[in-house]
Amino acid sequence: MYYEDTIAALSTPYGTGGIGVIRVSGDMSFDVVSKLFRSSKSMDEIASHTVSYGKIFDPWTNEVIDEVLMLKMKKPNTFTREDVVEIHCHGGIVVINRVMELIFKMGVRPADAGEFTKRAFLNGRIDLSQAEAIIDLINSKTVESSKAAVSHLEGRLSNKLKALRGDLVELLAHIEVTVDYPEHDIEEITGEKVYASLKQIKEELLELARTFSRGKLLREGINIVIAGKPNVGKSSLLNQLAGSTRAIVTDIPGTTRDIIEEYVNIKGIPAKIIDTAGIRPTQDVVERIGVDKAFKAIEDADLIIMVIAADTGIVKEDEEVLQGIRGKKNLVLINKTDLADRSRLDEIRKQLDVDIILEASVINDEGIEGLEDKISELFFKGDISKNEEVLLTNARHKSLVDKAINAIDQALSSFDMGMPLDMVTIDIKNSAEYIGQITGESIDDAVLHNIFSL
Ligand SMILES: Nc1nc2c(ncn2[C@@H]2O[C@H](COP(=O)(O)OP(=O)(O)OP(=O)(O)O)[C@@H](O)[C@H]2O)c(=O)[nH]1
Ligand SMILES: [Mg+2]
Repeated sequence: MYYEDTIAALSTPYGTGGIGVIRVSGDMSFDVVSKLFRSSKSMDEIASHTVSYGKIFDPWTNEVIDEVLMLKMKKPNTFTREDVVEIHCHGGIVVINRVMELIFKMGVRPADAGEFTKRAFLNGRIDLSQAEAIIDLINSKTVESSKAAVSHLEGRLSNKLKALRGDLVELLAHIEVTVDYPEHDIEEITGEKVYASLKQIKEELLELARTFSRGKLLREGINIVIAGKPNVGKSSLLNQLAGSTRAIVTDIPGTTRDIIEEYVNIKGIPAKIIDTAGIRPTQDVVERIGVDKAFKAIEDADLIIMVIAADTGIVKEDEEVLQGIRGKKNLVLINKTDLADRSRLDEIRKQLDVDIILEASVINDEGIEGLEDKISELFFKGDISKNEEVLLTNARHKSLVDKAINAIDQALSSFDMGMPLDMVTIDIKNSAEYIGQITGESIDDAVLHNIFSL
């Protein structure tokens, strides 16, 4: 039996859908989950291959995190032939992330891409052709989801990294020649060349590292908050973007009382759209709480879409919202253009002191496309799936890129201190090694890796 540590991963696509399935596999699975999962029966009492309802809580704080369904499966009749637990979470990405963090905190390791399938293969559960078929299936599913854009970009990322690593390896070769044939002239020329090349590679790595914050947005989704005074069409906009009647829409001001969240895909970018209660002064206790929540949501937003209505124009309540979104990434959407003529719209535009003003008639599905274009343009240049830019989206990758940069810095300072050329090779090797860990080139059984990395 092939033995490994316990691993866990989210096995449903990231950023889409309300339910996420976290899969844990390995000897520690039952033990770890039993410490986080509370239900009418204890983990020991729960029969294998049955589903149990319960709650996930943080054992450090005792706080309940989510209501879940837990599926316990004892080996060997499981996908990996190890003890497996599946946790079906209901609370969206933030909650799923918290549950995963707890699992990792207890010593479970994040699974590499394709690792569950790899274990199934190594434990003789499936043969290689089946393993490859599963990976193909997973790949084809991913293509349809918003993750397509991400994996597309990741393909380019590995090309970029392979090229940079190739440059480092080439430098090492140059140095080796110089060291093996220590002829003074050559050393000096090579030394300068190595120094210049290292600086160049470092620049490119730094540029890559800088893309991480945007890459993270792409992976985790943008938080977009729709805010504005009551009855301007905020909930209508959420429904239109989501393509469903997620939120209640009526002509009564103050319809939405609570935060409503929906995950949507905007031009390939996963986004969490948050509809909020209409902002106005109110004596109603429930509505007041809703308004407070709206302001809180504005604080946490990556982007605020402030909706105003063309028929009423800008009134006192709008001023308050405009005040609240100041200094944050925002755009103003003038809705209900069907109720106003051009000169009225231009008049409203003149009164607004914001960078981006768009127009829409949400009820007629006009202006939505333009809004989506603007959003994707704000976060990325153009359509993300056509974007040529290489983005770093993964925290592990980011930390390895940082390490590679540090190693190059070491090499450069050795140069500055006048160290001989062969003294810097270790740092260059380290840098190449870190980059190789991202692409998998540093992993010995390259064949297996090729098959199992998705
Ligand atoms: N004429 C017109 N009416 C619209 C448009 N968009 C929304 N409405 C109407 O405006 C009214 C209010 O829409 P909602 O989406 O509920 O507005 P809201 O901003 O969410 O309102 P609160 O939840 O009360 O803050 C409804 O009757 C909608 O049908 C539009 O483009 N044109
Ligand atoms: Mg509403």
